[in-house]
Amino acid sequence: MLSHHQRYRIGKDSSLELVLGDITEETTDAIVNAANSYLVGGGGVDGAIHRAAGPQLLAECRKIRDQRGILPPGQAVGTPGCKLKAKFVIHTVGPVWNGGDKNEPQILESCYTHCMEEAERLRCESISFPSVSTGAFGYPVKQAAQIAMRSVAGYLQQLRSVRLVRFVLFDPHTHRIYAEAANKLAEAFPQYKIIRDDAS
Ligand code: AR6
Repeated sequence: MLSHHQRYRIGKDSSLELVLGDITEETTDAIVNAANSYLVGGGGVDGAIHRAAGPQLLAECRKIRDQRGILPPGQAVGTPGCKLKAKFVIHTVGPVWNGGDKNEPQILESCYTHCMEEAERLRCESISFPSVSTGAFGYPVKQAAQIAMRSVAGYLQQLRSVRLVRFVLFDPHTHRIYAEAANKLAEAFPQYKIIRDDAS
């Protein structure tokens, strides 16, 4: 049986982890919210994060919307974590799956890189992601997992502050698909210097 925690070393001093769990309980400096463009909360992980963070999070989101308008797909913006253990919530809007030829892969990749850029700007050392777009937005998990792993592994080594990226996957199926994508990436792209670092 697949262990519920995979750890990989990337390059000299970065780590990638995959765990099965609830992102609202994460202790990383930042957690990522799979939000909508209006930043008004919603179902899925968005609803769970707003419930756990308390009403102040919605007030923070409203401030941002009033200042800069709606958040387009592929962009990311940080707010305080309010009642969460994480110091920040980084909100990103994934692509809605529409067959795959409407720039969905590029938009999804841009979600991951912009979130990491925002975490870097906020001087975070660690950030947790959910599986962006694979719930209500309908992105096929296998394709989304490949993009997530490649974007993170490719970008992590260019950052100074962010050293740990953790994926917190909510169900065993999604977790297994992400673990397979990470193992494949490690084999196929030696230039990313991804080394499996756990005993399982
Ligand atoms: N921790 C980690 N992952 C979770 C959690 C949790 N507590 N809860 C759900 N997931 P979704 P999307 C997983 O639908 O597809 C919202 O209404 C879930 O099982 O949350 O990007 C927003 O407001 C799935 O694997 O996000 C938007 O309108 C993954 O998170 C829209 O849904 C993403 O599913 C965004 O849709």
